[in-house]
Amino acid sequence: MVTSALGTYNVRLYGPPAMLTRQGLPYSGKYFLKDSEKNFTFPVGFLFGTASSSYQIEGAWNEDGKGVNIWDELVHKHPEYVVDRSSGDVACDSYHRYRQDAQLLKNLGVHFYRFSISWSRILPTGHVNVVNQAGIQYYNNLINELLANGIKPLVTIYHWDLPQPLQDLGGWANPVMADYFEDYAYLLFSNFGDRVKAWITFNEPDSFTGGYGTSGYAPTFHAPGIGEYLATRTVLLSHARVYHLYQAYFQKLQRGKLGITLNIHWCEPLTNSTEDIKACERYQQFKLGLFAHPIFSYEGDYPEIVKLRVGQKSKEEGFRNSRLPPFSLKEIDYIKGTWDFFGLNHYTTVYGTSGEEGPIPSISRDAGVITSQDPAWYSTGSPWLKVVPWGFRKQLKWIAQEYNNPPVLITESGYSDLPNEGLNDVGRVYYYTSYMTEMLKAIYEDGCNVIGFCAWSFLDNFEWNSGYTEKFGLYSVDFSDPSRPRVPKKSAHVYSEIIRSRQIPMRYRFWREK
Ligand code: GBE
Repeated sequence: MVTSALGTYNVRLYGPPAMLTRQGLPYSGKYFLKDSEKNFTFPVGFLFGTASSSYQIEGAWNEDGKGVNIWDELVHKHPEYVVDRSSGDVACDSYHRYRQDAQLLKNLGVHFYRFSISWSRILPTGHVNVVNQAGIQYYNNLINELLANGIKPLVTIYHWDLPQPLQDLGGWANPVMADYFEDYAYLLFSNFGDRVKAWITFNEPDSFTGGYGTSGYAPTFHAPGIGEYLATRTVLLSHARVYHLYQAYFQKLQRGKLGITLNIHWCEPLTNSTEDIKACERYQQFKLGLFAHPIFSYEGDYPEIVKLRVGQKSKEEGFRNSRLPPFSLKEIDYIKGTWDFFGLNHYTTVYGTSGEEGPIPSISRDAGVITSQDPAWYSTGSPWLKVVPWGFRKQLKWIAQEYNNPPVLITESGYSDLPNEGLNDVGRVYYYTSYMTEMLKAIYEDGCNVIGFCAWSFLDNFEWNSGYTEKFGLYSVDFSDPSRPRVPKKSAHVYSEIIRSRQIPMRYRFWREK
């Protein structure tokens, strides 16, 4: 039995007694393990999982009373937004195949499964006036099936699929959304909180608030430099509302943990000039700090550099006020400290240099950093994703230093198959073993408080604008077969071996880095 920031888990104990791994005092390994083993063994209580999200795997987009969400709307009205003109209408069909999914997760040996709840499946209008019992039933079944197989649910409340009727009111750009998000969360805690002990309010606000600026994500609302900041503000207040709601009404009885998942690439200065070093610091503050500073820092509020730059640029551009609307002192206080753990999605690294590109106005110009990647870095099936293990360690260290070493749960990290990699996905095996090796260095050598690792993704699935052309799964799925057969890739076997042995296997310790 092991208790960590995610709750209490039954995991096999290897290595030193739990008292040596008290939070904030990571086990150095030196007293119990041979030197050669030290950096390749996971600390006691370290948790493993794998992740998915509702729109990307469930399918059943219009079954049993589900309402329409912004991704249904986007793919149906604008098929050209998705490279293969596909949709999540059927996806992995997990709505009908959750029993098999739970069995596969059990085979994998994961301690927890991270999935998200489809708001429209539970509340077809987006509001609590209509509760779809079939939706509640589906998630009850899934949760019960997981628990029966010894797997803890880690639930993301919002992974990008906003009910369309709420988008019609302006979506996250409209502050009223905080009320509706609180109503929705209240329903989830009341229905599932007796069994779900770990919650994530939002997945990657930096990504989905991009849908209010220049990114191709739903709702593809084009207000660069303005829309993202309006959405950001509402998302932060909504997160805080739900944290306080849980503390006030549910914590005493349900005793769960609640956090948020933020995403960030490591940004390595292109040269060692002061300008490039500062540019990379701005990259961190505009992409991670924008969300993390208000919640995790001692002072709260947006980072100083962000407030300063957006304020200055807005003025130069002829706006009367900053495009980043300020928080009141009361709001700063209300948002500050609303976390039990820090969820981190980390995939890759970029080089950063000082400079401005993109539309006027835009977040990109506000940040003033131009990014690139090294052609020598190992490629994947996604243009943005290069395999750079050392960047992961640097990113973890940055977070530990910036936010006073909070418990960090890696809620996503992963690799997309190269063309024709098939079931023998050695690229993914290299990705996971090398990233985890760097993570262990962050834990043992830098003292970072990393509590668990979650592989993205459980299954090949609908990869947003890339449709089914980018495959992140440990299991492959045949999307041309109506029964959507799932087959483990080599990486699934290796991941399973890692979980069971709690070590990086000997044969994967000596990869040569580029
Ligand atoms: C996460 O996002 C998501 O949480 C998950 O749903 C997704 O499936 C997974 O990662 C894999 O992508 O023109 O190629 O440069 C890049 C990861 C867009 C962060 C992709 C936006 C990575 C942020 C567009 N990026 N994403 S381009």
